Amino acid sequence: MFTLPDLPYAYNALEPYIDEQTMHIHHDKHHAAYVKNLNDALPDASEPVEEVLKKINEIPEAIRTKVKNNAGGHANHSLFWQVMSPVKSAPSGKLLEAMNTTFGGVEKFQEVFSAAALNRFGSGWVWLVKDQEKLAIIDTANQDSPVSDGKTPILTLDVWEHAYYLKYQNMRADYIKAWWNVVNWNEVVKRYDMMGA
Ligand code: MN3
Repeated sequence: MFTLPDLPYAYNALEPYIDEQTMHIHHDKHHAAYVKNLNDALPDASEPVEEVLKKINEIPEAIRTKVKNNAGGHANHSLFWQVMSPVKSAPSGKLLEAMNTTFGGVEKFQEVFSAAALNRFGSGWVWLVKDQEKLAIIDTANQDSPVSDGKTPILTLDVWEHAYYLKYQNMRADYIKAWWNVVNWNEVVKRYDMMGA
């Protein structure tokens, strides 16, 4: 049984960057639907959703697409809520060192990540992942999860239109730019350190 996690802050906490109505619809309708559909597909599951995603190719073919889309939708949104916060923070410690080495600094990292988010065609996600001990920026289509490819996500941005259309309409670039104001770097640092890097 998979359950919808509560937001770790109030629905209006990310205003003015992400509006309260979007957060309600996004969490209470979209994320809730992924959880419901995942439970419909795997009513007896007892493992964490990440374990399902790691073994997605072992899921019976008849339900694999439904499980992939909805397990991804559940896991991706669960991470997304965690890596945002109304409290300002900045990259630090070993993560900051790795970002400097890999991307040439935080600003350069943000440029590359933002470009990936802008250029992701259609619905999908942009990620900062740990892949083979290295940091990498990747993007995925639909609700596909990097976990299914053996990568560990530590930051993600939802660029489905449902994530921003009410406030930003077709202006995805404005949404991306605003989103940097609510990134919970303390959580990203924590996730990076948990990987033993
Ligand atoms: Mn979404």
